Amino acid sequence: MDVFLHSSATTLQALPDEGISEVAITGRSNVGKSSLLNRLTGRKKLAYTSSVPGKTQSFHSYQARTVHNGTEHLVHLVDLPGFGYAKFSKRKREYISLLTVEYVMHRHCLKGVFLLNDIRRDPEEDELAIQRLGFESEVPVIVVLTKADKIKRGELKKRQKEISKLYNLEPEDLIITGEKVSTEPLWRQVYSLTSSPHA
Ligand SMILES: Nc1nc2c(ncn2[C@@H]2O[C@H](COP(=O)(O)OP(=O)(O)OP(=O)(O)O)[C@@H](O)[C@H]2O)c(=O)[nH]1
Ligand SMILES: [Mg+2]
Repeated sequence: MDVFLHSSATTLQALPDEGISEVAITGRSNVGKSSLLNRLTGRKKLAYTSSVPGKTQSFHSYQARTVHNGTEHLVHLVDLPGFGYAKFSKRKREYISLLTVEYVMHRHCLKGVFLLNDIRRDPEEDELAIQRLGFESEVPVIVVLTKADKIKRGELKKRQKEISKLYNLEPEDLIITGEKVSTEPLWRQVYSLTSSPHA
């Protein structure tokens, strides 16, 4: 896979032209968005990660070129700033939320959103609001459970079921990820989202 940081934007106007389909990665601060991006692209240090929340503060678009079913496939994977970080000022938090909402509502080349949810935590109002926003904006929102390596293997299915109920989804709608977990199901989603007739 060929991948590089295409652009960074702190306003919606600064986002790249809408020519290439996008899949965005959103979720609470520290949930593992940048780490997932690295795992998806097989590059350890492409997106900056940090044990301190609030690391990613702009929209980073990574252009990935892959070969899928024998044809070249281009997609922008967009790492979004995390929401809900208490140490950010109220103003900053509101700005990040507003940007995310506007982006999901108005970005035509946005084909889907991965909404990351720590497998150890139940979704809160922020997560459910993004799910609703996607529904209202007709942008598919796929819930991705992160840090699966942090709980016992035997608990995975139980958490998947519990969390799916809170999103009003079926357990198998939720994708599980974590260290040493294959990203194949995520890539399958990326291809299905960006190869649809509407893409
Ligand atoms: N055990 C485990 N730790 C993870 C996983 N994904 C991320 N982490 C850790 O969680 C912390 C936050 O990861 P990031 O990828 O920076 O999180 P982020 O969602 O991009 O955070 P912001 O940019 O602050 O919104 C880092 O210490 C990561 O190493 C995972 O799957 N398993
Ligand atoms: Mg980040």
